[in-house]
Amino acid sequence: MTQDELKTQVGQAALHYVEPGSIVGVGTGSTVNKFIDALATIKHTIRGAVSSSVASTERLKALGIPVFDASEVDELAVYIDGADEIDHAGHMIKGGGAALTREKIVAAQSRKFVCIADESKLVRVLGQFPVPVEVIPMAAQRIIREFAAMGGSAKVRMKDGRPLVTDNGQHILDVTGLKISDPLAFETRVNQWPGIVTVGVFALQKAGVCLLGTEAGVKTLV
Ligand code: ABF
Repeated sequence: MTQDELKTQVGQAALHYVEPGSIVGVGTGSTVNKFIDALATIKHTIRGAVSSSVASTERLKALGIPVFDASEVDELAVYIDGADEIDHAGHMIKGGGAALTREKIVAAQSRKFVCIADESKLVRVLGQFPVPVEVIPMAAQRIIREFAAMGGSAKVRMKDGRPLVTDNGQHILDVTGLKISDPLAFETRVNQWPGIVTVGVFALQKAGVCLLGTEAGVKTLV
């Protein structure tokens, strides 16, 4: 099976967690795009979606699924999103698509986080994938030095020769060289540095369920 087929498989399997009549939290990325396509086939059974990015909002609307602003909705039953890495306890690295802040907001608003991923994303210890961190630009150099003191190497993410600007008008650092054996402690510590908007380690908002696409079919973890 190709990686694309594994993503299609988990995208479809996630429909099982969508409650009829509800507003669904929808994340970002190529795996979530498969979920959005699957969601369109049952769109008459849901009220709509809250989305974590401009890109997902556009895809949902193009398929005729109403999109609500996060501030219009109190609580979501479920948030379905991908990950760049996930460990066996449901801690994740997210933000490869630069949408981590909105992803964390919608995840915090949801009772259950269902992570959908192909098996290449499952790791024993987080940190192989560079940790994305959204920062206020004026704090970037100081935060780079903080990560260096932890043994990490942080670089400003670039696009077309300039720092990438997020949906929130901020910059992204990608941090390599970290081995995150205690994701909750790491997230809590980095969250406190001035100028951090969001750190792409999701331990406080970890996955309650992980649907993992494998050659042997969809495995349910956590
Ligand atoms: C989002 O999309 C991100 O948090 C993560 O960076 C990425 C995963 O993308 P894909 O499904 O394309 O691998 O969920």
